[in-house]
Amino acid sequence: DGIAVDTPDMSKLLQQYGCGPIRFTGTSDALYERHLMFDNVADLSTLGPRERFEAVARSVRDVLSQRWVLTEQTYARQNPKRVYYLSMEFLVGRSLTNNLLNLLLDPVVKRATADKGLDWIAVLEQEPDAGLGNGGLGRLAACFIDSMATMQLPAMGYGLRYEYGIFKQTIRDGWQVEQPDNWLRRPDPWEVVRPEEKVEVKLGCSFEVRGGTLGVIVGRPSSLLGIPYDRPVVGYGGKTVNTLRLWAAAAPDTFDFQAFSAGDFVGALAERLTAESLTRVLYPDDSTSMGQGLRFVQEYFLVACSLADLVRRFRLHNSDQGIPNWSKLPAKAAIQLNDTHPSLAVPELMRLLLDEARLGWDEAWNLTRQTLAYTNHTLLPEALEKWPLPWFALLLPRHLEIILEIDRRLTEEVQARFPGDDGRVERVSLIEEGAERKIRMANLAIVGSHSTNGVAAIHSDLLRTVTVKDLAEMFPESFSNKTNGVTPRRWLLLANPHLARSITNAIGDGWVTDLGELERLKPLAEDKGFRDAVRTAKREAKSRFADWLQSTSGVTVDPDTIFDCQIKRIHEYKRQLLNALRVVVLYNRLRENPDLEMAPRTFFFAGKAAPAYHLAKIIIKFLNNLAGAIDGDPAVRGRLKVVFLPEYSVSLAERLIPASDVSNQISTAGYEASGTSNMKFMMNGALTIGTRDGATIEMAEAAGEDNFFMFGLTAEQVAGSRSWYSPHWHYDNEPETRAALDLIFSDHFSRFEPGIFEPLRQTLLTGGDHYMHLADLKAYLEADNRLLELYRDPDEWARKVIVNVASSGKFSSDRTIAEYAAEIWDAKPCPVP
Ligand code: B1N
Repeated sequence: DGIAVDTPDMSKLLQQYGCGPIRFTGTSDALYERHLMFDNVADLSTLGPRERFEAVARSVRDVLSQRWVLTEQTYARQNPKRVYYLSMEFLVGRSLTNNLLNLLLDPVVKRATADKGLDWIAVLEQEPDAGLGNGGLGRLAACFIDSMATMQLPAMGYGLRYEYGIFKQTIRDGWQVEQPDNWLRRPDPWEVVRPEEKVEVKLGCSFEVRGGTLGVIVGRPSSLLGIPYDRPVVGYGGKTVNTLRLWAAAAPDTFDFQAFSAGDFVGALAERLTAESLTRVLYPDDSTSMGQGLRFVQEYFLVACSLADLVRRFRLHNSDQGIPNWSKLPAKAAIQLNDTHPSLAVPELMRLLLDEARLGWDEAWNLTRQTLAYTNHTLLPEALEKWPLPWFALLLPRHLEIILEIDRRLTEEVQARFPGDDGRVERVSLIEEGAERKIRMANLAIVGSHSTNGVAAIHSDLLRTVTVKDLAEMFPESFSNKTNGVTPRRWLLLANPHLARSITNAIGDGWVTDLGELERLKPLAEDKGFRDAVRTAKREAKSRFADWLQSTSGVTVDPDTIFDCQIKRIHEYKRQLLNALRVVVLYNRLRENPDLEMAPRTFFFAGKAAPAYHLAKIIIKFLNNLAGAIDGDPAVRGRLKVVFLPEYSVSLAERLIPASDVSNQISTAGYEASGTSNMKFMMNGALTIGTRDGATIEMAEAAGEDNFFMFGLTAEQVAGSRSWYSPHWHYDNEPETRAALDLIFSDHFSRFEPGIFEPLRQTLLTGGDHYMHLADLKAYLEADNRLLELYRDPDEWARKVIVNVASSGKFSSDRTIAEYAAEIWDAKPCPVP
């Protein structure tokens, strides 16, 4: 149902996908049956949904394979400037339906599976999410590669092939419990391993992993292999198929047997496990840096493998009689660093150009800076990476030498331009002095690249004028803003088929690759038929979600209540506690005044806490206890319900966002760099209640503030009131605030676990409320009242929903990528014939 785009004719598609030596006739290829039989070598009647999923996915991969090969052949022949997106995270989610959709084969396969009597939903459910990321940063990388392929840019993603992605979250007695995500237990049908393209990575010493920490063996240089695993990235329309190349670590075959294992054959083989453990697991921290040695080596491994690979490709296509023309590097490669995690690319590229290409310092430095560009994703001090200098000395001594020389020249330049300003020298330095000297990776990335960008207007401004002010004054032309976006293919066309269908019926399907087209929906806010269609689509998505929730977890929610959502990583700055306080206030109002008129609401929370972030885990426990207490209270039954959905993931977001009426974006102003789920909600017809932070500010500008529910302190007000702000004032002077906190502190939500929420008193009251929850609670409740007021008028609500959807065009990652391509990369499309 709800296919929202017209399918080009089948013979054209057969030609498009049969563009290599193997023709597709469309009649007797029997891809699926062959995979089912020959990949399993088993009695077909014994095969279950997992085998069927693999056979379908392998068939889809067969179909796209020749386009994939032709894409690379085209790039090799045309030798365009290539874009390399380096990221420690790619939060891809599932690929089957997304690939089918982008290949325009969705309707074909649905019909075929129906003919074969396949339970399509059961097959789809077999695919695990590729959870190779924590949250927004990793999902952004996934949206970007989708957009780059759709826009036919010659681009490649480079990342790590973690055996274990973001942990699985279960809830036991209200507490988060982490389980390993063994997503590769079954063979992954998408990846293609390319052992012949392995690269070698050298380290200044040997290392071993003991109990999760890194032990180093000084004076014994070692090496590792990086094995590439390629995944197809299908552009919309199926013309361009780019590559996401993920590196797995392995021990070299020559692995130190002579030097180390005198007689201990078995012990030496066991040592290989250490090498392979490097890419075992994703670090589950979002917006923090735990400073673990293993993470440091992971980051270097990504950088070393990816640069070796792209430099090899550069040499292949840009050499004259075997001599590479290094001066062409910036004209043939743009390397984007997704946060500082891959910022060792600065000294690594310098090392390659100095030691292997044998260039002089100045030339190497200019080429490095012109090739690299850096994106900053957070201003939180705890997220800014600083690696101990002694680690460099042990593992990467040559890189340390290079960093010290960059720093020496930088200091010279600062002294020449700002004589006598020692404070400035100290602040811009790549080295932080102290008991343990550290390398400031953000400074390294800024100095070593020609471009530094933030991810929303307010964030880029704060980055430039506050966080790295001195560096921005030194390199003003480097700094810019690139407001984030999300791919409308996955987040609207795929996730919300009913709304997508209504939109296409109204304005055609051009919006799928040109989201600005949605603007044409604006006049339809006054069209009753369209308002009804949008309302019906929302109701449809809500009951779909309610049915799914019921059948998978037994939890009942009423699709005729308002679905009010906050789904994101659990973090104090995102203020899930502010949302919880709002719920407690509403709960108190209803308990005090049972006749109060208030539209029935279901509050959804979902999100993971970093395993070592204790307060975030207490917040999860509180949300679960809040849900339980409200469920058990007959006074509010049917009027308020709180649901904490475990295991927030890309797949869960795809289900819940289309079903949402209200999107909560309530971070302390100045703390959320951009946010990206805010954009997904907007596109899917939810109204936003939020603070003036991140990209939410630009969303409200696009839709008009009267179509938004904005509240609370601005970033300037937050900064300006820090010195005198006291949460006690709000507790003493706002009766509802006080009653809500007293109810929590009275153990109303922890009757059988007295005192467990004492840490909430500490963070919200006695500890000074760093994130200013109490300062914004009253304004939040007022905005919430306005929202409920609007909800009483379904027509007005639908009008605002339509204006929001119509104004969301700017927040397509296609627009973001067009800006990166034009203003940072100077990259042009390279269409595949
Ligand atoms: O990056 C997203 C933004 O939309 C979010 O506002 C921002 O919070 C997020 C260390 C991070 N910033 N920093 C991280 C992730 C993992 C890690 O180990 C930091 N994530 C963000 C996309 O721009």
